[in-house]
Amino acid sequence: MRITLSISAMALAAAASPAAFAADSTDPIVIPIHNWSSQIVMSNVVGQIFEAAGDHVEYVTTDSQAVYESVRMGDVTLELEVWEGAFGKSFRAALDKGGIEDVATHNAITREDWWYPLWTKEACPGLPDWHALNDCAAVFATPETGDKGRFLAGPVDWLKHDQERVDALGLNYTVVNAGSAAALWAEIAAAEKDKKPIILFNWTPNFAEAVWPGEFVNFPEWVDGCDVDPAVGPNPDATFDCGNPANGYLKIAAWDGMKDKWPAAYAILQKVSFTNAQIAQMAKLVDIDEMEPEDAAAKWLEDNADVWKPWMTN
Ligand code: TMO
Repeated sequence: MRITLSISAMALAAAASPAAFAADSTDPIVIPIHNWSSQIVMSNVVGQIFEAAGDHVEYVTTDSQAVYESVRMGDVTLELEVWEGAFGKSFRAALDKGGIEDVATHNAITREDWWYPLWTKEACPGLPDWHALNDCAAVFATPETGDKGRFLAGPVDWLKHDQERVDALGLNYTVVNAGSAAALWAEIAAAEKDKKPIILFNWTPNFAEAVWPGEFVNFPEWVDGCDVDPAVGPNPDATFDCGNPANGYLKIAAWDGMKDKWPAAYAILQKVSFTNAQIAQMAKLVDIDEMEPEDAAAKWLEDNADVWKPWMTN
């Protein structure tokens, strides 16, 4: 059966055709929301698609590392943005324990790492090679960090491993965690005024790349196991002596009970896939256009019907 007409037609068809949309539970599908914009908008986008298919949806604000345990237990139903760099370790650990499923991989390449806006290179021309970092430590020093450089990290729940990286590679830097994603953007904007050098955590896809051209620091290349096996990476005695993956995945995970409890929604979820440009656009609607996530999602769906309507087809 093919349903492409409109949201109301789809809802009607769902009600009228129990064979096609057999047995989705009327319990809400629980979608976790984290603290960066693309994930929040994407969660609303997919939630609104489920609603168009006749399902009930509930959103819960959740820690972005602990969520893998919550999915495994079925307390939340799925996770739409499993970033390899930040969450690969938690995701792999949950997969090993069981109860969580690797449902799909977005058609996107992700990177999350130490980053600087291009004007920074004037003060530290050896970048993006990580070896330049110690020579430039004074350039990035702040009153808070003394003669060490400051690395402005994201909120603590994203990446707990910057300090391990600093220790493993002997970097003369102090890791300072920002309280929110918005704090990162505010620091870049403030530095931009007098082209002050700044080094901080950033990622792609993100709206920021369209606003501030910049580069990631090239750390020793990521090798599988760098996060768990000291022997992997240049420092034989330390884990996290590698950069995050430069060609990271972005996956979708689900509780392994989802396919039985909400089979129609699960069938849709298996088809969900967004590109870098689509994900950056979702973030932009909130971070630049200042829309509420729910409205941003509705606008994104309206502007991109050709992308998601085919996912509704049985
Ligand atoms: C998980 N994140 C996109 C914030 O790096």
